[in-house]
Amino acid sequence: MRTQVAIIGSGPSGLLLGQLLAGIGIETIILERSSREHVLARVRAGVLEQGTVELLGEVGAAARLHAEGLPHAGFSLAFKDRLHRIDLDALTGGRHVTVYGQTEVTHDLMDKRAAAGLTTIYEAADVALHDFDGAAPFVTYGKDGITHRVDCDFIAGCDGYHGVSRKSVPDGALKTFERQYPFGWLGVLAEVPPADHELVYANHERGFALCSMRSTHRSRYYVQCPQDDRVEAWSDDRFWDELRRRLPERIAASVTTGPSFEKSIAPLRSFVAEPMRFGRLFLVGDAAHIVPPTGAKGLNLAASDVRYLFTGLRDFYAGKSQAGIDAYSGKALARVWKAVRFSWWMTTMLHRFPDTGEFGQRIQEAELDYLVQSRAASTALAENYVGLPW
Ligand code: RFL
Ligand code: PHB
Repeated sequence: MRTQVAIIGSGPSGLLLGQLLAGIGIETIILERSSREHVLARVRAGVLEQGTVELLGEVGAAARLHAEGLPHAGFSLAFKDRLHRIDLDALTGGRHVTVYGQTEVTHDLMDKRAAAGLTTIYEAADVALHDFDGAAPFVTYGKDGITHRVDCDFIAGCDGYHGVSRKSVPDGALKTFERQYPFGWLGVLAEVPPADHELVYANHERGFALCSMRSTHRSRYYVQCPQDDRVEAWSDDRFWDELRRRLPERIAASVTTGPSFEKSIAPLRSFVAEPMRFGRLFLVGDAAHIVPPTGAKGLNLAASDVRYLFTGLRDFYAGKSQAGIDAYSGKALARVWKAVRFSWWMTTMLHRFPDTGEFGQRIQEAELDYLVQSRAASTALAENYVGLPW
């Protein structure tokens, strides 16, 4: 087989890149390790920046998002049993975020790709990347006991943190930066109305909590938990009880409980690999960087990477120049590091760290007090949350 751009991974990065390229007549094949159902069963992000929404609109995958997504013009910070609203709209000159699940984004993009008759190979085993330091790269994979080969001009590594693309780059060619946080997030989905009409991020002595949602009748909640905790140790009753203890009274009283239908623990880490290009291989999204979910930036960074790579490839195929693909890594990393900083800062301000004790708690409370009293500080938070310019 031959294609112009071989895309590894059918998460949001790979699917979005595929649709943008299809729009200008560039061929792609997506190779995905898992089944379609497995990809769609992963519950992850929920907050989309305006730039991400616009990009989904450009590829015609935003009809349901516009109909069902919830525009949020603010969110609340809770600490010391009080609630403070961050007015995104007023602080950023009318910008907002949209609450719409990553599962739905992926679903919409998959439907678009299928409707356009574009090739995705699910359950592609042992994907391997070859000769991407030269002019004629190719990818191999196994399917039904047979090894297949896809020749291409470029490879887009959109295969997430645990994927094969980044690991295929020769030792020493990438510099990596990493910070592990000494806790995780236990997340629960339940078919109950949200506690508040906007998101609530809570700093509490017992640990961080987040009230989020997927719709007006489906809630997504998280509580900070020990890194090595097991989901089985958390009955629904224990979860609801712990969540309510970490929220201000008014919000706790509005939590509607019900049976959870998804419960999982995610570790928190910051990670960046530099550069994001090696020869004809580009690393995109989580394959190149991870942020802790506190700033709601992961999926949005994946979208901005895709945008930068798409414009570079578009100019290359239009015969204009190679400048765009040469600039890809530098441009993407400049935005990535700002989101890494923001996500690290939000995480540091809102979570309980095992080694900082009561002193750490007071420092956090002072920072939060300052943040909600100072318009300058609130503005800095708001403009990062809605998304920095691309
Ligand atoms: P993905 O989504 O991980 O997709 C990668 C795809 O590649 C496939 N793959 C392979 N395919 C072929 N061969 C291999 N060897 C392969 N190895 C892997 C995988 O099966 C998969 O289908 O990466 P992508 O596309 O870069 O997208 C990144 C986002 O998924 C991620 O950044 C966000 O989910 C992060 N995130 C959030 N981001 C936000 O912007 N807003 C949020 O509110 C938000 N909340 C979150 C989050 C992530 C979370 N977790 C669980 C990590 C909340 C949580 C709890
Ligand atoms: C979510 O709804 O899953 C969500 C929302 C905001 C975050 C992280 C996750 O910061």
